[in-house]
Amino acid sequence: MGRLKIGITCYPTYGGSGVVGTELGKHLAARGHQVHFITYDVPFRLAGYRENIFFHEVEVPTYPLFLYPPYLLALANKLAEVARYEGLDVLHAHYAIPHAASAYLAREMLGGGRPRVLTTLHGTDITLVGSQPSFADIVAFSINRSDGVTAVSEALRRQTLETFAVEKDIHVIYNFVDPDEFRRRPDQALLNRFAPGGERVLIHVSNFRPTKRVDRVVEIFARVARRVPAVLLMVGDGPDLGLARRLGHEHGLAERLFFLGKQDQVVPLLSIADVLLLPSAHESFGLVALEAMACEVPVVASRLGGLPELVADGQCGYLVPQDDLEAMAERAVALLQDADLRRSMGRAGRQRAVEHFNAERVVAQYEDLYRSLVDA
Ligand code: GMT
Repeated sequence: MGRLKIGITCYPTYGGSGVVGTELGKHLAARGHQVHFITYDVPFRLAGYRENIFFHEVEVPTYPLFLYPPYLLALANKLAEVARYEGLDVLHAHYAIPHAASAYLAREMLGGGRPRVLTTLHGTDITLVGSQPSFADIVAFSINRSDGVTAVSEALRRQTLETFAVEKDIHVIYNFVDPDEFRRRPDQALLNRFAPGGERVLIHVSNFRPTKRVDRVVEIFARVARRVPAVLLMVGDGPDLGLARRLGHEHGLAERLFFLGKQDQVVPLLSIADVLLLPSAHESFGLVALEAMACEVPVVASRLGGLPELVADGQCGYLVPQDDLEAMAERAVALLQDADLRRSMGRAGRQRAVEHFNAERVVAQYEDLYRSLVDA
């Protein structure tokens, strides 16, 4: 079969699921498929004109009756419209809530079981959010009515089966990275800007939601900073940003903490980093850890969720029980004090990223799955 027409719906703002959906679309388009993004805003990593990529904006009318604008319906309507007029083969919903339900509705509106609906589960759509009683039944329903389902790690696949009565096979397709884009490109001027005295550089990148435990990031850094001259780059924004700032002040670390806000380009920052801290309370995969590994940054992270499938413990970083802040600090210090260890773990991380989580390899898995759904 030749080129496919694929509709992708995802969250267009910051967040791993939106990044995966967008990067997947870009790679598919580069392979000659026609890709239609259908969402409420242009995905943030989709800048500029690209051959084979189209964007369809979902508008949700306001009305005084609508305390909650019905996005699910407006999205379903738009998905059906685009699928009908563009002749889509597949609707790929990234993050079950509400995208999988909207895609299901769109397919039913059109009749005939086309386009095929593929749902990719990303994590909190199953764990923190999807398992809540307000959503659980519709999440299970949407999964069971999808034509295909993927999860971003074996851990998430297992958790989905434990949480919901799922009748579908769930394929594990990991997050991926483009190793040409994500590679270490050290910039001495940038390093001097943050670490003028030759301090070691730690980095944390997230959406600063409670599950990212930015309080732990600062607590770990406080322990590290007592032993090693170091600075911490905090990249991203979200509800717990203020908490992190306050803790930094309380520890007398304001001068050594840099809050950089949301950044489209993280490669320059990862390229001057010595260690990535990711002490999350949930992490179905941990895309940022993969991006760090591709940039030769050793990872110190919680041993939970999908992280053990990504970070080979003791080879490309360290996995530590999530509440053991002292152990995380010790691991970070060990790396910061030993340039050879850092270099060898960094290289091992890059090698692992290239071998197992390379965009070429993973996008081909999605492509094969699309083809099997279309042919069924
Ligand atoms: O981390 C977040 O809260 C954002 C969330 C999302 O859906 O945007 O990320 C989830 O999906 C990413 C891409 O598949 C995964 O790499 C993250 O591990 C996952 N986050 C959690 O499970 C908390």
